Amino acid sequence: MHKTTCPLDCYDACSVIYEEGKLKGDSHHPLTQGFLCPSLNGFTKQKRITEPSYNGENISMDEALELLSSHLKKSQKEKTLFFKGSGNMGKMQDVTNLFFEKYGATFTRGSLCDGAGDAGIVEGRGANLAMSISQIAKSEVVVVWGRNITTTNAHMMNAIKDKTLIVIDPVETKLAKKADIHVQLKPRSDFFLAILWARFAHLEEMEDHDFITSHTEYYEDFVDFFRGFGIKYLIDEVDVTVKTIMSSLALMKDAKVTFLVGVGVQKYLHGDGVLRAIDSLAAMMGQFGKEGCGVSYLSDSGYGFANPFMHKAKTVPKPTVNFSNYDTVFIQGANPCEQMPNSNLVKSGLEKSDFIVYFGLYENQSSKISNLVIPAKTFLEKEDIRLSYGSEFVGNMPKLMDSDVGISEYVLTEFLLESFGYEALKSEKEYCEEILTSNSKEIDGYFYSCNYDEIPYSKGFYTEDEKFLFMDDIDDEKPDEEEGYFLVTCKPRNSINSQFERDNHLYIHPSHGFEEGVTVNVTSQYATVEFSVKLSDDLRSDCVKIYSGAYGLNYLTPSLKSNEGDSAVFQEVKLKLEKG
Ligand SMILES: Nc1nc2c(c(=O)[nH]1)N[C@H]1C(S)=C(S)[C@@H](COP(=O)(O)OP(=O)(O)OC[C@H]3O[C@@H](n4cnc5c(=O)[nH]c(N)nc54)[C@H](O)[C@@H]3O)O[C@H]1N2
Ligand SMILES: Nc1nc2c(c(=O)[nH]1)N[C@H]1C(S)=C(S)[C@@H](COP(=O)(O)OP(=O)(O)OC[C@H]3O[C@@H](n4cnc5c(=O)[nH]c(N)nc54)[C@H](O)[C@@H]3O)O[C@H]1N2
Ligand code: SF4
Ligand SMILES: [Mo]
Repeated sequence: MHKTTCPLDCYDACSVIYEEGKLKGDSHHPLTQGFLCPSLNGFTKQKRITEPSYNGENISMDEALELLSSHLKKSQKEKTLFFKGSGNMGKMQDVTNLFFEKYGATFTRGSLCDGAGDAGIVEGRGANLAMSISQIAKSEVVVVWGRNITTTNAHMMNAIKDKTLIVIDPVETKLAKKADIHVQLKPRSDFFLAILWARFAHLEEMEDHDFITSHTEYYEDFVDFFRGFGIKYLIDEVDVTVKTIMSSLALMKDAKVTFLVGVGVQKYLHGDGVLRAIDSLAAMMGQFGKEGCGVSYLSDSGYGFANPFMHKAKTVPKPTVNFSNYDTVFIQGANPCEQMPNSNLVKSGLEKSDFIVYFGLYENQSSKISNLVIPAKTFLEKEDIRLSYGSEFVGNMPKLMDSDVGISEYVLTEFLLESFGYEALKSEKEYCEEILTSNSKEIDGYFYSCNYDEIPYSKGFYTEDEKFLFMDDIDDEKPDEEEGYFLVTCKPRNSINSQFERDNHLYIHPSHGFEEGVTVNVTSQYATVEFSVKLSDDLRSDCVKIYSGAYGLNYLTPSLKSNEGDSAVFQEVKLKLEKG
């Protein structure tokens, strides 16, 4: 029996037992509690790329590495892009930074994921820390805000099972069906909802004045700011009743409240402002730095940890990279042709490059358009360690098996450094040890991040004067209101983005007269794509839902970045539907 950690991009970072070729959930781990999800359960059966190839012809790994190095030697470093995704969350995945930084390649900054929300949190709190599972378990009321816990964060269910539950989601999710209150708001209206709650909390005198005085700044400005929004206007924007607003506030009054916020609220240009508003609402009620309360988003998991792979390379914003500016593109652990917004632009940009390298596990649209395909090793075949953006756990990922297939990020980097005569690497174990010992401790055989030794923010915030900074403005120049359906694009149950079993349907409310199984042409200002319809009563009638990873989906989404955080804004688009 061997212990490791799930490498996939997920809140839970499960502890995994590997036994006789099978993966099982670790039943002793406080969060994993013995079960895994469909994605990891099917991991070892997933068909992977087994041979390197060059322009469609299989070649040996030695030939692939020689081709890569000789190409990089004759290309211009200014015209080389290093593009890394989040296919594997291990810290050792970043070792390639060391080569590409020395070489002089351009890197990307920001994210396709949580960057806008993160920027908003950092503006107010100075650093983005989550809540530990043990603190969440001590709360009385849990507000699940744009996070689909039962699908994307299933191991959290145990910690919140007996709580009073408020769910804020345009979709009546499985959790919303069980909630005490479900606010089925209009998409893109979370900022207004936070402001609406702040207005009523103020009227109801729900402020924690001691906390506001000792731990925050600019509360008066926040009051002026939210009072600038009329109640009627806010109610209309959110599409909620005053009764719902008042009854949810009544549940929060004098209670320990945890806000579990997901990426659903911030796939918009003003995503930073949404998180800043949610934080400001929580801060006015004193819900930070105390037992059982806080706002927990996808945290900066590396906070306080050593980062031997930090780089100072030139960067360009990730969601809007113009691939046509580069002759050479090295894609690692990513599928930009499908997961970046505006696939037409991504593909036409990449078609102009002379040499695209895909370094990954699975075939997809990105591997298909690449010149050189290099198979990676899986997490079972290499040394790594991972941190968690959803909890306090740190997980070792020791090498558990040998394989003839693929190459690890470490060995590939070692080869490139040597072939360019650059300084050699330390050993994998040394890097993993350096990261692990820099900020974690072991209790009963499991590692915990020291960031959660004390309740985050209990000793002050991470801003200059250690105070929370309330918001007093928002940058939300909404694009002109377009006709059409809102796009809700969230995470599917059986895949992790484009890895594993993808769900390619378009979900729509039955009231629009489409029949289950028919083909519809879906049009945005960027493209038209066909989808097969599934009907769902769980949706508002003004939205359609298409899961992340669905074939063709990102032809429809905009090549824009959030106002702050250089994040993708997949939902800043309206869609029109026509029977196919
Ligand atoms: N099974 C599975 N698990 C995953 C992943 C996966 O692909 N599959 N992906 C992983 C990754 S990369 C990430 S980033 C996390 C993300 O996981 P989550 O944070 O849960 O994010 P999403 O599933 O994108 O969206 C969450 C919810 O936001 C709702 N939503 C959409 N628009 C709005 C809105 O305007 N306002 C509000 N309030 N809600 C809205 C959606 O209906 C959805 O229920 O999950 C990780 N876990
Ligand atoms: N429309 C829409 N688009 C979205 C989203 C959405 O909700 N809707 N979600 C966005 C979000 S939150 C995210 S995080 C991104 C994710 O986008 P990507 O980071 O591009 O993620 P994946 O689609 O999971 O592709 C990851 C690739 O990593 C490779 N891989 C896996 N393990 C390893 C490894 O150990 N080594 C190497 N070298 N490669 C490996 C696999 O081959 C896989 O194809 O997608 C974004 N795109
Ligand atoms: S993807 Fe998430 S839920 Fe599934 S095994 Fe990995 S960490 Fe656990
Ligand atoms: Mo993500």
